[in-house]
Amino acid sequence: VRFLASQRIVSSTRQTLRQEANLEKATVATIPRVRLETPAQFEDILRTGLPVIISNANFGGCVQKWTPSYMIDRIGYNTKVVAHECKHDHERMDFNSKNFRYITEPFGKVMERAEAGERIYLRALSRDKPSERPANIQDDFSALAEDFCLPRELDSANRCLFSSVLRVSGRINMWLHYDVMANVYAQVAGSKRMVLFPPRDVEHLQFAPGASSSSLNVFSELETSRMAATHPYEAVLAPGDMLFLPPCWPHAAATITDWGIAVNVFFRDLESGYAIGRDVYGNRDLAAYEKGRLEVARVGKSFQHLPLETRRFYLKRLAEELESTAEGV
Ligand code: AKG
Repeated sequence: VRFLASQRIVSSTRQTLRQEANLEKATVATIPRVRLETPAQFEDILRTGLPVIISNANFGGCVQKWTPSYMIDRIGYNTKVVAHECKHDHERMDFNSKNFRYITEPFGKVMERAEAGERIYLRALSRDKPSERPANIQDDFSALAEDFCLPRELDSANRCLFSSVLRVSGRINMWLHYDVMANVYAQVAGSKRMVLFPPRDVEHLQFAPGASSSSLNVFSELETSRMAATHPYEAVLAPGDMLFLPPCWPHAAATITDWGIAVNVFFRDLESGYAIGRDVYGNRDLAAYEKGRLEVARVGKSFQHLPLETRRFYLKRLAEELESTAEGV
């Protein structure tokens, strides 16, 4: 009887602990705002590798000038662009299930639809060779380019410029993904909420092997205990804000206002070898990762003839050994 009673106590304690655990949610840190006065300060930001909002960034006259009618006037109503259009009124695009389609429409129409808060998103591509070249606002939208420039404090990064991307969004959220290149996101009009995770959280964010996009809806999941193990950071961007996004920080974006305009600028890494071959979006994984995945498949195959438990045992041991090499052990 005493044994049964103690078992009941153990199981009710476990239940209480579970209930308490269910109340836990991840604590969301606010990304700090900094004022940038010198190039050396930006070098420090790069070295520190943490996200910050540069709140006094001077990125040209775009913040004052870029109204929808001005942009349509400069780019031309009928200039064709390719945009994402979400199916079935979903509020979030999901790259993996492809709940959106790509549409080719006049820029003026995309802008009007975005302004009306439709589920539409333009991520500009190179006008010249969209599947080969990264976007560059100077070449692709030269009539707007004079209104956008990187603050002079970012000169050293500017020398490693990879792409500059015009973005127009309606009332639509961007899926969780990571970029392999460091970038700055300049909010020109409207407001956005961005949630970022440090690279060490990747194991909790449901990225399929080899994929840089995840289907996890972080905005709803963060309200639950299911993401309690993560370390999210949040930024609420207003016009004139410039967010620094370090490389390999998974992030998702949600619109606060019905529509918004941004330009984001990607920088090539200064030293390390990046992707093998073509990389239009600046988020192709490192060559070493792509090669490593082939090695993983080869090693996995060499254990195939063994019983399941033995396979698990040794592959787990190898996985631990591999992970320990990250710390230089
Ligand atoms: C990015 O620049 O990588 C983004 O995630 C953009 C998100 C957005 O514009 O909503």
